[in-house]
Amino acid sequence: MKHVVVGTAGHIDHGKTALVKGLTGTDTDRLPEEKARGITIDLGFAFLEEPDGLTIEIVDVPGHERFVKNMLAGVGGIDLVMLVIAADEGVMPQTREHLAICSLLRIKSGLVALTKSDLVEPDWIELVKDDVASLLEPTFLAGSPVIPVSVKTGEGLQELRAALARLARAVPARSTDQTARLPVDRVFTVRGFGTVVTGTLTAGILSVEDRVEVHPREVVSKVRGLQVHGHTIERASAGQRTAVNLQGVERAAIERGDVVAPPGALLPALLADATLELVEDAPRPLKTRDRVRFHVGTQEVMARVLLVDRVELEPGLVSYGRFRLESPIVALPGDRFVIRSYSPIITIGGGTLLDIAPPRFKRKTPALLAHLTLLERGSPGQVLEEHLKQAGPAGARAADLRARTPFGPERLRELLDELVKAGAIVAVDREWYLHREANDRLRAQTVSLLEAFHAGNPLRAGISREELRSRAGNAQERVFAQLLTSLEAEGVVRTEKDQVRLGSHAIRLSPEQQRVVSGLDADFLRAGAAPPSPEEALARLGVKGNERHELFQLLVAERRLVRAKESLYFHADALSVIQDKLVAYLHERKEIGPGDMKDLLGITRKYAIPLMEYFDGQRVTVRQGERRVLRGA
Ligand SMILES: Nc1nc2c(ncn2[C@@H]2O[C@H](COP(=O)(O)OP(=O)(O)OP(=O)(O)O)[C@@H](O)[C@H]2O)c(=O)[nH]1
Ligand SMILES: [Mg+2]
Repeated sequence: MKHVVVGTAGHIDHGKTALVKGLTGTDTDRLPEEKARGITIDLGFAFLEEPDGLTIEIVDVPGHERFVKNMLAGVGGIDLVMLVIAADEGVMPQTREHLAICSLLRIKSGLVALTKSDLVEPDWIELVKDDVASLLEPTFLAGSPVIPVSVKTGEGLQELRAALARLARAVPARSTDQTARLPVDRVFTVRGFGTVVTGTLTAGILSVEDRVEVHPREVVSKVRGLQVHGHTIERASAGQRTAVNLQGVERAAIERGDVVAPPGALLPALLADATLELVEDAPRPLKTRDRVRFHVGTQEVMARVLLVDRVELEPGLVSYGRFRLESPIVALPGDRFVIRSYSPIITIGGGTLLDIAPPRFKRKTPALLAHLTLLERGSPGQVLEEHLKQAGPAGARAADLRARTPFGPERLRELLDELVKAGAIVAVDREWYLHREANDRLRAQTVSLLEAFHAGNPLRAGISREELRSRAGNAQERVFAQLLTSLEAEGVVRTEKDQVRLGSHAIRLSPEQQRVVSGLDADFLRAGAAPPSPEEALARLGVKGNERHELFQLLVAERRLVRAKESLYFHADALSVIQDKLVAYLHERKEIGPGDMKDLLGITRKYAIPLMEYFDGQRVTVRQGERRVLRGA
């Protein structure tokens, strides 16, 4: 089963809608105003089914110059164009404009229907054919079939249908392994069902019960039902004109231009980089800061153009542009867009989106030009690598890369795996990637920060992990964690609790320093439950200083000395002896007061109270008034 979408195009009143009706039997002019005025205002839809399973979906567009905006929403998702030219009138302004739009959107092929053939003589037809041939000559339709038809006499209808089917069979199938995307072209409510949106499913597959998001509105919903040509189906695939019944979403919450896709699959963009071409008959050059109407998918937003490598873009030329969008667009790189001038409203150009989350760059620099050229011409792997290079030390989430590239989730995984294998990028984990250069830079910076720290603090075992991370340019948390893990696996660093040091770092004491450290250690051990103050202990060893002295702190860092409160420290071994005595006492007597504590350890209140509080803090005891009992007893 193949679905190919054909769009009509052409000047007002040239017979597009009549021809669609002649081919399919469907009158696509539904609105009362359309009936009254005899013109098409908004998009209409019909289809043809060929016996071999081919379905030709037809989008009928308005020809009136005031409704080109609607025409653009209709042709955004088409595969083929059926350019309609009335034989009696020939080529007219919207014939040219619609053809230019189809060229800008890179529609690949199509044909021309020379309508109202019953109104002219055969040799007139030949003259018009010559005209049309020279119109098509420089375009993608050069050499395409030009078929005279009349809905009055039926002439040419069979031939036209056969030619459409032939072209449709040659259209390559759309990829279903990419992210499902449905740019909304209509929204309405159906009694008993609620909100329904329609559009051409540009890529991927949509199934009943799928969770979806209406981008960029951040409305999350579920597919309650799907229809194609009025038939209820379970699964819609790329290329199908699809009606989606959304669960629990207000009609007013959605507009034409929104995109239905999996939750989080797309990113709204207010800035976009793109290739940019100005059509040859644009009335004047395009300048930086010009305000334009930007059309992508079924969306239209206002935007300002920033030219990248020049002050003005002349008609007929191609360059790069950055667009500042006045409201967010939802699109993927690779999507084509069209721009129309603000006033008068005419089609002036278009291009291909290259990036919907562009990095900061100085404009008009060779580096920016090189970057954009790579995004335009590079292989998928090179494009991904470039995004990660620009992401710098923060790296990028796989989910964000997915919304910034057109590869689809599976192909993206493959490409990332290939780049990891080639050593171009580093996988922080399955969800986060970092460019190799950024990784190496962060690694070198971290190691040299550690070297500098050890040189400045030879008696400190290591630096706190948080401090190191903040000194390393406030490295991204996941990236930094992964870096430390790999540095540790290589034996370059050691981490203990929240301390990080170089594997090669060891505290080396001079004989004099060693004498003080051993002296302090012995003094506190000997003093047991009644230790000296840090000043006293240091003074006894002939050293002036307090607890902040680096040798004293060395014993604290090694947890040989433990602070009970303020500047009262106990030796760790002494504390464990005291704890044993206390626990034994409590097993026997169930509770202990400050007086008992003094007697038990032969100490004064000055030590007894802090010790009791210390064991409360260690969750050995629980306080009950002035007395303590064993925790859990
Ligand atoms: N004699 C004759 N008249 C035709 C033929 N096709 C269309 N017409 C007439 O041309 C007029 C315009 O036809 P439409 O089909 O509405 O034209 P359109 O291109 O859809 O117009 P817009 O959608 O407004 O751009 C109508 O009055 C049709 O009856 C034809 O083959 N022969
Ligand atoms: Mg019409």
